[in-house]
Amino acid sequence: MHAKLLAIRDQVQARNPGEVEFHQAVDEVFESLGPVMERHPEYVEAAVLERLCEPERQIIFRVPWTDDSGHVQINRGFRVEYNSALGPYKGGLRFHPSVYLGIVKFLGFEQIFKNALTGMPIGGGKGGSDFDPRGRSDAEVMRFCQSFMTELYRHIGEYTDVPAGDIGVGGREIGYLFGQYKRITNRYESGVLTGKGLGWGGSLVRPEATGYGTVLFANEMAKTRGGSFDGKRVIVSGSGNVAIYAMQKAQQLGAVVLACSDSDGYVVDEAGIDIELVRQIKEVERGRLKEYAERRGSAVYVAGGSVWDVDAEVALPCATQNELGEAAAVRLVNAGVKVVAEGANMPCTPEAVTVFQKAGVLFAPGKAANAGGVATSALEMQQNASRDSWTFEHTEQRLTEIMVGIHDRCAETAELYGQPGNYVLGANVAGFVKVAEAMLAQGLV
Ligand code: NDP
Ligand code: 2IT
Repeated sequence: MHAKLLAIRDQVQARNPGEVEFHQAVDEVFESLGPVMERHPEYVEAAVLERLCEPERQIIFRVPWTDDSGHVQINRGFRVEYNSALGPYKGGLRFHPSVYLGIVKFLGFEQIFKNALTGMPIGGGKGGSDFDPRGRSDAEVMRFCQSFMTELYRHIGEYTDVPAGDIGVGGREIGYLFGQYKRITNRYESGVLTGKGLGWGGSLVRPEATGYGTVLFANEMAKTRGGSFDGKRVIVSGSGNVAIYAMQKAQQLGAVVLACSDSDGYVVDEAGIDIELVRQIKEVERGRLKEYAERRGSAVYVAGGSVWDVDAEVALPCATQNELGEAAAVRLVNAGVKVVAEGANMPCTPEAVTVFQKAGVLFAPGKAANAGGVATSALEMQQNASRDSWTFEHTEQRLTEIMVGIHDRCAETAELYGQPGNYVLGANVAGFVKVAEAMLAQGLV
């Protein structure tokens, strides 16, 4: 790492002790920025990186609520408003027991560059809670969301900060959050949250956007070597929002999707994953993937195993951070994997990424490959601002153009910096330069 960057990195680690995922995300970006610091001494002069690493605002709050048996429960809520150089803070909310400040900061930091890459006017932010929705009734989830919003509402707004979904936060949660925001503020402010229901300000294609976008990005990478998804064996981790629609788009492009997973295990279905069945079990019934194999004869369930043990040409990690390590990467390379695109945020460890890059695998980092979700959130904001709603075809066309644009920007930047095909470098540098230029223009704030 460049000496100047190393010094800033050390300072970040010292000031944010124990936040290992945040340190990892900062390291990953800094590894790419050496040549940028050489070319742009004005960024060093203006302390752009030191400022970028320090969130503009970090909010931590108590979320008290009552469970169905009348017991008081206390969770912790977070919103990190990271960087507003390009637009209002924008990024999802994650409800998962593993959430703490370091996770929210890693996600918010990534979001700055991802949002910049989309070319849309959105800054970076992230939030969430250590609340575990698993096994909770609708009424409990509603009471939790209402309590969460009773504090959050004062910090957000369509020109200030626009949350959306992430792990554990989907259409149901956004509905309860929006309802409480509207009640407290007495404003029907559609643009304050994205991922809303279709009948009340949501956008077509937003549910599909992250998964679709990931596959569209991977397809663009494959095309640079004359490849495609047609007839390819694909494996996907997770079986949530991103995974489901990544599988659907891969199938639309002619691929055979063999396997997907949840945090308990994975299923292999040689007949190709029946996506409607996964959606029914996971999204509608809120059940476990184990039930998929119980209902489908062609499928086998492997409890506790790793989905990366299945052979495939394309691997799409769509579950969570650090879910694909060095050993799994080596195994995938030996099994002939050609394309890896991160649908999740930071799912591959740095060691795994190195294995893929050394083996010449086409590798797309999440901040580029999964940007279709937030980009379509920005399209939802556009529709809300103009009180309009677009067709599925038009919105998907916009998403496709955005993903092709991100791909090309990353590829061109990698080439400009003498590392053709290095999408990690391309994404980090292109995203960073866009934010850095805006920060320089806006002075020391
Ligand atoms: P969901 O909550 O819909 O699904 C998450 C999936 O990942 C579930 O199958 C879940 O399994 C699995 N999972 C979650 N945590 C773990 C864990 N610790 N270990 C193993 N498996 C786990 O979330 P999304 O699909 O929305 O998000 C998935 C990833 O994509 C996240 O990294 C998120 O940040 C990222 N992302 C999401 C976007 C969006 O628009 N939703 C946009 C861009 C990125 P189980 O059911 O067992 O918990
Ligand atoms: O990680 C992400 O980009 C998201 N969870 C989506 C954020 C958004 O504002 O749509």
